[in-house]
This record gives sequence, structure tokens and C-alpha cells, in this order.
Amino acid sequence: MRHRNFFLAALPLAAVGATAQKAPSPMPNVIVLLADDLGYGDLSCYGATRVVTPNVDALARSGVRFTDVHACASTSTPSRYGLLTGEYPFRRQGTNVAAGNAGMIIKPSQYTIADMFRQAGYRTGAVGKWHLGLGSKTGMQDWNGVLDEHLADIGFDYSYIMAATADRVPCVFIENGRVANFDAEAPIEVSYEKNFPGEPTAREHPELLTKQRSSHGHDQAIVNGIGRIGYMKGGGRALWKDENLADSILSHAIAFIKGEKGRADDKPFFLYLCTNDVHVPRYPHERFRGKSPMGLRGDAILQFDWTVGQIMDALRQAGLEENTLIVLTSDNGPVLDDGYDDQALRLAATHRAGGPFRGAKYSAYEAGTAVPFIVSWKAHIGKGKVSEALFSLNDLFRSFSRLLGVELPEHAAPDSRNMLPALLGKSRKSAPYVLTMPNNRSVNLRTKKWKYIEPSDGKPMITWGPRIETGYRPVPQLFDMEKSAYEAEDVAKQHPSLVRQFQKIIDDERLRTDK
Ligand code: NG6
Ligand code: CA
Repeated sequence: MRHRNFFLAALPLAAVGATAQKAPSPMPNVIVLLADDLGYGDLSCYGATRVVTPNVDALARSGVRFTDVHACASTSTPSRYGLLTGEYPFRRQGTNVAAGNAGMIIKPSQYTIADMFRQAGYRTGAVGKWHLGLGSKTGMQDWNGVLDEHLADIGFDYSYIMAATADRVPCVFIENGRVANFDAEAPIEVSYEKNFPGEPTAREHPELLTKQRSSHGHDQAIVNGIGRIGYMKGGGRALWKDENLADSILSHAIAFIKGEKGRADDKPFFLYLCTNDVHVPRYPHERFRGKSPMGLRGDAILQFDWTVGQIMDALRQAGLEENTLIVLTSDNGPVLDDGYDDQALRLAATHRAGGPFRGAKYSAYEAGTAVPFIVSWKAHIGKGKVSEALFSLNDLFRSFSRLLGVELPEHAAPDSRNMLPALLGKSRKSAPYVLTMPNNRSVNLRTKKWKYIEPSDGKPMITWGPRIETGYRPVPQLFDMEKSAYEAEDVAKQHPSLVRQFQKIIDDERLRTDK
């Protein structure tokens, strides 16, 4: 692991400047629990009725449930980039949905939220889905050794991660930069260009898809009876089984919480815990399969809820329940058919995964980025609150830095705002605006009252399989969110000066890119 300059420049807590608030004592443990593709309407505390999520609901009752928090993008890689760096992903090329052999998208020279926690004296861990690249060069990773760049280089003391998504190779966990459970008899090779001789593909051998068939794409490597994106060879006993993904993620998260993984010392911890649920391919453990009326997607929601309950139990058992601050949210909005024939669309029936909002994952419409968001910190936050404050996952970085009394280095978290009073349920004040990025990398703006979608290229429906409205139009669109949250009535023509004003904010923010 390399040393970076800002560590030398980092101020010890005692020397923190006047702007920072006094750090709470004792410092709380912090868990950011990030679900994948979990929609605003997928939890019973957000109105779901066909699936019930008692553990998440209990967490919401113990703290604050937010109704207007946004991921900064409607897909995973850019959304996570924003959360971890506090920088809007539209400023950075290479933040689109990443392949499993992408090089590290966050550079070791960047100051991350994990660096910030470290600076505050925390031990830091990342467990679960990563999806922000690994190694210094795309496609050049040696999956059979220690990766030359990994999460230790961007602030994490401990990591146990999936390189990308469950539907992308390599289908192995990587622990501290090395394939976990490595099988020397089955060296791993990965390519996103060509297959390896002798390896069957899902396209040519659909009969080998014993666990799930593809509905679109996902027709390259076959691992565990499921077609994937990308080609892979080897892996042997290191290959994951999809039905065990949630258990593996949970057990490593708990080991980290208990101090059995990473540095076991008296420090408080920061855990970035990313579930695979409810991303495709959805193949939960048999304890959950068939347990919801909504098929595998509903079962994956139950598995997610169970994970939350297990984390809470582990905290209770470790005596950490009171002074652990938990943020539960999702990286982007929901999708039903995202490329596997799991019948999610048909079985959803009346369930509205996007809640009251239009669109879905990938879209410019609200359901792309409006995410469930719950904060619980039993020692400090009142119970059972609901907050309509508007802010984005980007804002966690600076808000936490304020909570911990850390003065950020210059240029760190450039687009993250201090929303701590709202985050702790002490104020309902919204951020002046939130910028979000749909799949075509245009930029949308929300204020508490308005939603502005800038003109952009692209078809009105997603073109490659999912039946999703994109919200892309060649003309500006404006919606009054207080009148109707569904973005049905475009009032851009009635409010030309608002349109100009909002487009100018977006343009000015884009111009700041080169700072
Ligand atoms: C798409 C995949 C989809 C999902 C998504 C990323 C196909 C046909 N579809 O390209 O299944 O993996 O990328 O999802 O390949 S995300 O939540 O990680 O952003
Ligand atoms: Ca996602």
C-alpha cells in the first residue's frame, strides 16, 4: 500500500479548525448499508404490501425515515462513485457501469470517505458489491496474485468484495486484494473480449443454464448454472454460489464488526456494507426461495431484510447497538426484468417497486434515483421520525466529516454538502438542489418543489431489454413535484425563466469540472 501526501498533511483531531464541530464521545461506529437496485417502494415501511420487511421497518422505527433522498445516479458505478468521493460522477469520465475487469475508477490519489474515517481514527472496511474497478489497469489484472491496486489504496483497512456485480465475471470474492479461497489448481483468467477455448457460453449452451435462464444479454460465461457478462476461466473452489452470496457477505461483515477481520483494536469502525440483493441474477438461499408471492425478486427482498436483522443482532450481541449509526439506502432505483427470466415483472402484479414515482433504474425520471433512506443511531436520534428533507448520497461524506470533527483536505468531496442536521433528524431543511445522472449521463436537477430534466439524446424507452421509460427528450421538461410526484404534467413551457435558471445551474456545475 502506498502513502499519499494528504496523510502527511492530515490534521490530528486535536488540531481541527474552528469550523468543525466537536466530535461526539465516544465516537459512533458507522455502517453505510447499501442495497443494490432496491426501489423506493420495495420495503413495507415505504408502502410495500406484497412483501413485508420487518427488520428494515424496525430500523426505521428506531430512527428517521426519509422520503426525498436521492442517489446521484440511476446506475451503480456512478452512484457509488459519488457516495465514496463526494464528487458528482458526471465530472469524471469512466464512471459508467463498469466491467468486472475495469481498473480502479477511484484513484489512490483521491481522498475518499474511507480516508476521512481513517483520519478521524476509525478502522475502515468494505464488504460486498464493489463495482468501481480493481487494479491499476483495465484488463491487466493478475487474478491469481495480489492486485496491484485495491481498496487498501483508497482508505479501506479491510475489504471482502465482489469485483463488479453478480452478473459479471470474475465470480469470486476478493479479500484484501487477493481472491478469497484461492484455488491454485484452477488459475483464473478473465476477458471481456473473447472466450477461452473450451469454455461453454450461455449463448451456445442454454441447456447448461440450470439455475436461471437469461432474458437478454448475460449469455457469455456460465458460472453456477447462470449466464454472465464477460468470459472467465478457472476459479475452482473460489467460485461463488449465488445462493450463498448473502451469507458470505453477512458473515464477513459481522467478522469485521467484531474485530475478527481487519485491525482488531479499540477504534470505532466504519463499514461500507453493500449487499448483492436485489440485483440480478436473483438466486437467494433456499431459506428464502419461494417465500414471497413475488418470485425471486421478492425473495431477494426478504433475504435483504434478513441481512439487516442479522446485522442488528450482531451489534446487539457485541454491545454496539446504541452507539452505531446506520444509514440504510440503495444505489439506484428498481428494475424488474434486468436480463434474467425470473418472472419478476409478472409476479410483481400490483407491487410498485418505484413507489409513487415514474421510471425506474436507468431513468431520468424520479424512480431512477429516489431511494429508500433510513438513519438510525439509538444513542442520539429520536425514534420514529419521518423527514422530507431533500439531499443526496453525495452529501454523506461532508455530513459525516462534520459529525466527526474532521477538517477535509482542500479539494476533497467537492460536491458534498453538510446535511448533518437533516441527517440526524434535527432539521427538515433541504439542500438547495440535488443533481442526478441517468444512464445517458445527462444531468437532472431537483429542488424541493421542482424537477428539471435537461434536453438530451436518447430513445424514450430503454433499447436493450428492460421495459423502462428513460425520460430523455430533446426539449427541457419541468415538473411540479408538490402538485404530483409522478412527473406526468410537463410545465416547462409555462415557466421559461425557471427552465433557464435550472439549466444555468447545471451548466455552471459542469463548468466547474476542471477545478
Ligand atoms: C446492464 C446489465 C444489467 C445490470 C446493469 C448494471 C445487460 C443486458 N444488462 O448492462 O443486468 O448488470 O448493467 O446494474 O447486460 S448496476 O445496478 O450494477 O448498475
Ligand atoms: Ca444498482
